Amino acid sequence: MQVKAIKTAPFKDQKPGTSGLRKKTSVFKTPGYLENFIQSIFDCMKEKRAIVLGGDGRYYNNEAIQTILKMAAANGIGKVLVGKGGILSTPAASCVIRKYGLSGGIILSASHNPGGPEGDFGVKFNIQNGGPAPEAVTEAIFRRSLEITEYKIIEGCGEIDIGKVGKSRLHQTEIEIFDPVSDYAALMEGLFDFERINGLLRSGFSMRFDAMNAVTGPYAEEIFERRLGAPSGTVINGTPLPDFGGRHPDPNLTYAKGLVDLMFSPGAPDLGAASDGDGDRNMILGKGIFVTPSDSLAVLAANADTVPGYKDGLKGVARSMPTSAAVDRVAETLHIPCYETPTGWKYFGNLLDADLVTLCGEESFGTGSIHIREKDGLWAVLFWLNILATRNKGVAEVVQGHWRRFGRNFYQRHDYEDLDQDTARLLIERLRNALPGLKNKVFNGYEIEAADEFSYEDPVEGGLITGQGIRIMLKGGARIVFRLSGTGTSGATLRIYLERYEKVPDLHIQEPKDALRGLVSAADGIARIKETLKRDEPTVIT
Ligand code: VG1
Ligand code: CO
Repeated sequence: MQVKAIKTAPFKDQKPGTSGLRKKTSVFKTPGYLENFIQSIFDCMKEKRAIVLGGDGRYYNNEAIQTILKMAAANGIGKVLVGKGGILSTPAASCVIRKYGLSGGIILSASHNPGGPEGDFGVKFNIQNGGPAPEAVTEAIFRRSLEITEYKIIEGCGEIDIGKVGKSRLHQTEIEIFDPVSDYAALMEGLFDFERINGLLRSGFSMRFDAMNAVTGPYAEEIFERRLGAPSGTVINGTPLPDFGGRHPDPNLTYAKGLVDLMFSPGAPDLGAASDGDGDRNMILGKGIFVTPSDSLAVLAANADTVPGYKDGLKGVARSMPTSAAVDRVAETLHIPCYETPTGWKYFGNLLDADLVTLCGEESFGTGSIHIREKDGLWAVLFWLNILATRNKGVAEVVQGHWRRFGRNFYQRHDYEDLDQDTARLLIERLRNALPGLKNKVFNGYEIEAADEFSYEDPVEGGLITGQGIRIMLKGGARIVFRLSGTGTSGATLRIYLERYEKVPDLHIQEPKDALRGLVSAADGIARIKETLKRDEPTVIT
């Protein structure tokens, strides 16, 4: 067994996006590609005491873990904790980094992107606080990847067994294979009223959790079925599969259609939920109702007093810019600050570290809190269960009551996927150029009150982050946002976020598509979407 320095040449495209580096699996399998990126991470780590390593179980997970372990040992990392079987959800990784004071973590996942040889693979690097590496760190890693000339790896050591809990050594590095579920489950038990939720689940309340054959299966089975006593079969698609059973592990109305159909059928359970590839997203449904992630965040904030972990109140809340303003109204009522950040969880880290906010969330099915530094799918489901158990109400009743109290923010996101990159960029560029002249213009009856390109100054670190989406604010409180996705691996994805506030309770019962129809036409008028993209409909509406 010896440390070898292997000569390599930079790949020019290792710039991390909204959340880590995501590429086609075939790209990651190119000799040197994974190695270069991992070496760039190690080169940028100031402290190399101990890291956690694992992934969402997708195709290439275990091969990548073998490579990374050999590289970690060659790079003098003191200790590597590896989730048994290579399994580790993103929130569990964050939990473990914080609990054991590690130097960071590497999570192998392309989150909600499909997996398999034809699918996507990804690498995320988290820092000491348990959160995604902030912009300054990902930039440094990218710069390093452009000048790399060699990577270090142990050769001649054979396969490392990651299938059994236990400790071993590789060169000077301690390797500990640990149960990826127990620390996370213990954290959840400390936050929520498990006794009360157990009572609810034994009182005839029924739920269905779709793990989408991704990472949360083992976590959900342990927490819902074993610790909370839900009947077996509550968790469906609970086995992590390398190709997610051929599905898109994205919990939304399109890709979790089976669950959605069940929740809108006559025999629907009381609660339906799902999470994504790496377990940080959540979708919440009640009998005949889909809760938008923006509304979900607002409901959690308004009912946080029912949950033991948050009973002392919230310091503040934060949402990403395209997320609806539903939570802003709750913050106003609670007299707490509400921060608006760019898209991506990395921007919440400083606010949480500085204790400025307790809850945060994104419209893209992400909700989380100060308990870790990632969004957390199962945490959100437990939060809902805790609310339902305490309030003794159904999902629809809670949501409709919320609208009556705060008004309703009708909300939709329209995604146009797999676009030609130049065409998508051109559309945004044209909007940017049109910004100065948009004020007071009227599109389909909507008058533009203000329009800009969102930028953000981190209140803790300072530093301006620019180019974070085109915002069109309309008279009467409606809003349209245009931005390009930073997580795709082929072509471009245009996201259009539509929102309209409605105070009048009698009008809350409309379908979002009806309530937003006029706004959709206005968006098309402003950006000439159909004409430019030559598409009649979005690929996905959530
Ligand atoms: C998307 C979402 C964003 C989320 C990111 C990572 O990014 O819009 O809100 O933080 O995915 O989530 P983009 O740039 O494609 O819009 V995950 O669960 O994929 O780590
Ligand atoms: Co995810």
